[in-house]
Amino acid sequence: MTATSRPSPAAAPSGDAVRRAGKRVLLAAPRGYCAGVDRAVIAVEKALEQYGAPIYVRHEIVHNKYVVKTLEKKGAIFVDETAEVPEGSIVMFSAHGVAPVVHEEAAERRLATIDATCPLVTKVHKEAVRFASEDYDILLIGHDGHEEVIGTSGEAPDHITLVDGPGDVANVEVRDESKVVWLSQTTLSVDETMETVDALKQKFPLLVSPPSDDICYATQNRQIAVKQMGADADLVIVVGSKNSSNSVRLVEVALGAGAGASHLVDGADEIDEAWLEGVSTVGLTSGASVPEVLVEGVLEWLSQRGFEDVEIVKAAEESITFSLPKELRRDLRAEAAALVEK
Ligand code: 0O3
Ligand code: SF4
Repeated sequence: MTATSRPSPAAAPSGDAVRRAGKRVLLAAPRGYCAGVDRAVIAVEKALEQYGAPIYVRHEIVHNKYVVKTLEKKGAIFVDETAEVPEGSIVMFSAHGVAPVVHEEAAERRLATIDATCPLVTKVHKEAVRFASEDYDILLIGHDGHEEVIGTSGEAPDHITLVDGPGDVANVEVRDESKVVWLSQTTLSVDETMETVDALKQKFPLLVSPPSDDICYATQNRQIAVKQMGADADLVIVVGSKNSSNSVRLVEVALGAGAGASHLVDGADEIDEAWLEGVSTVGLTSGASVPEVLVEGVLEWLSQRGFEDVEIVKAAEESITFSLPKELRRDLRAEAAALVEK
């Protein structure tokens, strides 16, 4: 990419003046919030309304800077460890899930907990517990150090070995090759995971697969949409934070699908004008933790530079929703009942 001499965003002319034939945006659908993120963010907001500030949240509730800042302004306090939460307070666990030891630590500190772990992450935890109870060696495909992997591994630390991509397979050792299963993080690249699984199967032909997909519906759908637009796009902009695994994967998938270039941005203010040089088709999507307002900001930024035609690239319909964490539902029900009695 070369440096640009184009006008700065503030000075950019808008509308017909800059509209050039052939400039278009391919907008991925689905994109942005998945059911687990929506639930987790609403859970923090409802908890703030129900119990008042502050509500402590262990780890970023979802990996998005804007979401975290917005909730902080409303009274949420984000901490890295339960030990930082004052005794007797309320702490919420993030959508990525926690290891059982974290629940124990919270109980020791007499914390009231609200667990916003996505039900689809919990499903993987339960699979890990079940296979460990049957004494399987569990090969967990995922990214080393990622919060979700730490949580899932904590369910059965003596049975789980992390496999961080196909390059890790050569080093994997198991106790009994006839009793091995693979599980995965929910937000991985589908294609890279299948590469890892194929390599594992070469090594362990009796490898058992999870009972259902661990890579969740939302991760899969967002990747399918980006694949559909990738070859037609000179540039794919992915809105998402740098620590958002599923958002980072969308950049990789776009490049793998043939996009001329792809960049991850937290919002329109991070887009480099130089990226548009020679570009007539821009693909646009967002990670599962990204509010739509940030995508709207990027669409506005692009429209000011002549990219006014927006075509939707639809890969799937999504209608799944999850009910709020049970602790919140219980208290909201109790409050509603008290109001009825009055
Ligand atoms: O797991 P990832 O880094 O992609 O997390 P995000 O960005 O917060 O997205 C939501 C996914 C999640 C909570 C775990 O599946
Ligand atoms: Fe749940 Fe999937 Fe969203 Fe993760 S990306 S929070 S597993 S729905």
